[in-house]
Amino acid sequence: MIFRVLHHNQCFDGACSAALFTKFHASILGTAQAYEYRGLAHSTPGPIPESVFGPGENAIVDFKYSPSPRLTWWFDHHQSAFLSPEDRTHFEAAQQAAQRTGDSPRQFFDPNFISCTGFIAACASQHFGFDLTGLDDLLFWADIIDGARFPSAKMAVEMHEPAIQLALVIENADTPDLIPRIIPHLTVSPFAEIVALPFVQQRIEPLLEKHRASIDLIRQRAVLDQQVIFFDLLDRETEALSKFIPYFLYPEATYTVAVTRSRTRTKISVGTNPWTPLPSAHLVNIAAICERFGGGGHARVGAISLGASEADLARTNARSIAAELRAAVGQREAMPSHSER
Ligand SMILES: [Mn+2]
Repeated sequence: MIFRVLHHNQCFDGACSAALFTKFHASILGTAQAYEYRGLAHSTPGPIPESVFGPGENAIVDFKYSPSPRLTWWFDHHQSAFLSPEDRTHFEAAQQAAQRTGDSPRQFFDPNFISCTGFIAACASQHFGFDLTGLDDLLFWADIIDGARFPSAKMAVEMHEPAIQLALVIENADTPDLIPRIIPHLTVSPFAEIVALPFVQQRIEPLLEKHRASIDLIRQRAVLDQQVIFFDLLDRETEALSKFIPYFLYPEATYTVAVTRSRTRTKISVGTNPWTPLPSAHLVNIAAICERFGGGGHARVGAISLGASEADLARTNARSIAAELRAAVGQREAMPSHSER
């Protein structure tokens, strides 16, 4: 039987999850002759089509639930794992059925885990006695990268660490065979050896070169005023920029407002410095601001998407948001606890 592992595509945690699941399944179950890998992308909305499942057994890791009878194993930690209440009910019914018969569950969900790799490790050792020896580095970096828990902006932006370079290659994979080629190495070799493999190594330098060009561009454009970084790149199309670059350039900043465009849309990105020493009670709720301008997000980061032809509106709104954040910074600094310093 060829076992198909479906994983979150172009995602470091998705690839590490697929690798860890394979090691677990091969050592504890041992029922597959071989494993094959397919990436799943969020850009395809709605239920996972039946056509992606293989004729043998199937697992989904680090990606949304599917009620398909072809799915046996499932692990996810995304808040948005269930497309509908019916999907959640379907999942819970299977859990209860396993409990009644005393079988070990094969489908697992917990949004409290930082990485899906860490979640698979916990479930595999707890329910199946799987031995995690030798997996420390894989688990450590899956949490750092998927949880964006880098100890510093410098580490996140300079990308000297092999695991960060490998994540860059995986996030920018442009052929369907690349990630399946990397996965089997992840539980076997240290990251430094994986990035030295010629088929990986040849992709790193061009990506780092683009990344360095983004740093230079943001360095030229970004302006820091009252702890708010603002930059406007509407004069060109930009690909995904590392959201940590502004804080690498201006570690003392609290917020960033950026306005960028791709071929199909204009985007305002609003963020909070992940390394700010300020307590969260002193920080502005970014989601609330973005919602007022037709966007959304989380307490610390958010975005507003506009049409490709709405550059002027995007620029005006981005400037209003930056002004609002500066006013909030000014107000906070005027509070007695700050002026007494
Ligand atoms: Mn993940």
